[in-house]
Amino acid sequence: MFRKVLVANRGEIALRVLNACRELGIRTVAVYSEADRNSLHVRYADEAICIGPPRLSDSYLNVPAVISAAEIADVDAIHPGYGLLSENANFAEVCRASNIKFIGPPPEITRLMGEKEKARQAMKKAKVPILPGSDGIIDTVDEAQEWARKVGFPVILKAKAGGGGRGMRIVRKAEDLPNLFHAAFSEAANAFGNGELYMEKFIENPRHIEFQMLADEHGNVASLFERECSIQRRHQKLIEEAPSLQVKPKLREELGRTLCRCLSEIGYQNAGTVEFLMDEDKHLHFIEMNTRVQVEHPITEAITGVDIVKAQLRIASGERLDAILPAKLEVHGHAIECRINAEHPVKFTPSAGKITAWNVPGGNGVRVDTAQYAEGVVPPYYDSLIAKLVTHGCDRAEAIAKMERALGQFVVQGIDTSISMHESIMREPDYRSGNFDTSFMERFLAPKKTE
Ligand code: MV4
Repeated sequence: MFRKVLVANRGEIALRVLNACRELGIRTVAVYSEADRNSLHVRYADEAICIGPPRLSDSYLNVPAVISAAEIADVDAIHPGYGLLSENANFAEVCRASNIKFIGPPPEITRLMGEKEKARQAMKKAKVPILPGSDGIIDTVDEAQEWARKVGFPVILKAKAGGGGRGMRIVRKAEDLPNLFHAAFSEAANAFGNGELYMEKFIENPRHIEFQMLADEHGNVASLFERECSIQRRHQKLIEEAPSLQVKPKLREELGRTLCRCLSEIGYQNAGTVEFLMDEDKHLHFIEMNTRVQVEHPITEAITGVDIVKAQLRIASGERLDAILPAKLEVHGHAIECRINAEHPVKFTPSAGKITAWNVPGGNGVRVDTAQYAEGVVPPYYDSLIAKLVTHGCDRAEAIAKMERALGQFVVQGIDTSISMHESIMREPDYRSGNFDTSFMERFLAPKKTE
């Protein structure tokens, strides 16, 4: 096992990784920006190194600063958490060149999955179901028209370098294609420095379902089942749950097995998440793969009993999956995560400032991952997630009841939070019945009609 690990992140995920290291007997190094001097990750780590001014590009995203800290502290490995440098193949390459283990897949795999069209072809080759669409990059409008005729409208143009919905255009009829092709291309070229596009059949109001995978460095792969992530707004997830009500045991098992074989063939390593869209016939179609630990990993931990971050550390130190996982993985009960953001519950405007009152719920089946505390400050420079409230019940109804109870006990004063929004979602009949897809929030936020 590693002797010393640097955590290249902040907030709740930095604490999550520091705690896992502590429990495994690994020494820890935190890095922090000038805005995070008083942050808990600085206090929880054995050592802490300031890596620059508040702005992300000057600190947490500054590769030379992070690598220098790792060399000065003489660490064996770096855990990137999520976001920031976690899916940066160049960073993983610099780690390799500096003889520091990057806790995640090798840079070649991160690069493959970052090129969405290549990832799509790799999945197709391994018999993972993908949507009808283009074989590779589309260079011209004429070529796009040809594929669209073949696939049938509506289609969606996506950026090869895409993510977060940028460089995407839905095309409903042939005459709209030229304008939308050029719009998607220039948006992608501006956002990613690469405008290349591919095409897929467009699925109207899909559900977003993802599979949590773990792969060791000896070719063994396991599926930790799926999460339902359809409650989102503008590509920001708000509520996730595991398992999905829509995925029946047979589909869970068969797709899980297919994904294990696929990731083994590709040579995948460490934790990863394979994203799917579910159509109205409840068929799942691959869209992309994330090569990091995800924000919502705790719901999978709740239903499987597997500590995913410890598994990441143990895999990266060379351990085999059969030594890390129970003999048989099973779904135990139901878990829900509400992301508590420092933002207005209706307008979604970010809210920074000092937390003047703070009470965190607890008790059986309630987990709160947070780096905030009473009298602490939410700086304006970073993402708005301040806590993850996770409940685990014997079934979905119990998980919801615990969530309603815990949300009612969660007190945050001094800044706006999304707690009250979550309370009203929990009361929605369509949420309670599980009758929702990715369009749920649009309907939830639309002005309410009165009879
Ligand atoms: C799609 C789609 C419908 N059909 N692809 C949005 C972000 C990117 N990761 C993939 N996205 C979508 N791809 C096809 N062929 C609809 C979306 C989409 C979406 C996907 C997951 C969760 C929320 C979403 C919200 C709007 C659109």
